[in-house]
Amino acid sequence: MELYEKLKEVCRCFRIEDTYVGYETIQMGNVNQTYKVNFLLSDGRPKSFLVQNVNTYAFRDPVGLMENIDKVTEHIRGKCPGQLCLHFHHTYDRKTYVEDGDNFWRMTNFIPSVTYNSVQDPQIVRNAGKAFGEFQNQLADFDITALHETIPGFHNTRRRYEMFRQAVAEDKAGRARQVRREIEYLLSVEDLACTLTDLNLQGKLPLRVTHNDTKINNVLFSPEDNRALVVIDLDTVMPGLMGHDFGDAIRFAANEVEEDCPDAEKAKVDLEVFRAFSQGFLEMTAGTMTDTEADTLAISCFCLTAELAVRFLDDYLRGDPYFKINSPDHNLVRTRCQIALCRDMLAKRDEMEDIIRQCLNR
Ligand code: GN1
Ligand code: MG
Repeated sequence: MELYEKLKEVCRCFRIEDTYVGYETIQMGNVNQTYKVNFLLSDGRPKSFLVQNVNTYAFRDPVGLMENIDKVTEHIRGKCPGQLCLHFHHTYDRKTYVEDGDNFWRMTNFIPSVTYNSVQDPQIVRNAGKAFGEFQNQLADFDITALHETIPGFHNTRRRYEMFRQAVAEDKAGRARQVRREIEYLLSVEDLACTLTDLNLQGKLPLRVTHNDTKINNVLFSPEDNRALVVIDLDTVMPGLMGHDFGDAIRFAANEVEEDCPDAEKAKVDLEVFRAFSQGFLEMTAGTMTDTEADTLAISCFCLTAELAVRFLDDYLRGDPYFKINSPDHNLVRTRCQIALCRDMLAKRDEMEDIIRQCLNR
């Protein structure tokens, strides 16, 4: 069936009976497919929804994933009555998804908003930091054991390295020779990259409910005043570490270029963006942060960036089964950009540590 008809049918399953107008493909995320689906209400006003086709190669248990998301969104909704929230629609038989063959569909309200892939305005960055900090706070009393692990070992950097070594050894796509230098660099920083994972295994960092995919484009901002409205993309909400959310956010937002910039050497940490995000995030979380968490925030940025480099290169070596790509070397471009950012983070480590201390008044 054509996508045009398919999306209409999916919306009907989610009990949308208005007049179907059509759909737009939304360039969002590297894993799922997203569409804005447009309708006209009986009084002629337009109304839109977001429909996503969940990538079941990445998410092997999509039903468990939707259970998580349903619980988490309802928990947050309970905390902010009357506020704008993300809401998942239900089918006639009260499911939050529609399965057909290989496709796994879900639907949310469409929130008019702006998003940013890169932003220097310190006020906006601070708002993003606050939004992710507040997200952790809202889930601080959420029962961790109620969550399925949607991707087992998602931020277990040691495990990511094991898989990576296996990908290098298998060399399925015959690409290993061409990326020797990248492989060597990543292997040479393994222990440092695994700082968070190792401390976690030693029981030195508290497990929290974390977002785990804190790219700044996962925050919706108000078009009027750039207030953060909601945090989206809850697929990877799982037990995790505070540094996972902080580090991944910096990896993406504080990079002077986008994560797949072909001029890898332009990838650098913008310390003013780093400062602004830290201010917002720490304003919300400093009160509950342990000393070890505070001491590892700066290095967490390096850990998450190296982890992503490992994941992108792993995918490249396997022939790109995981991430969506726009060109045959897209994953390699992403890898090189993350490696350049890793190097810059190590060069700026002392400055980053200082900024964190200043934000914490320590
Ligand atoms: C994926 O699909 P998206 O853009 O939300 C990935 C993240 C990576 C990110 C890199 C489930 O996120 O872990 O950091 O790409 N999500 C999953 O851009 O693997
Ligand atoms: Mg995501």
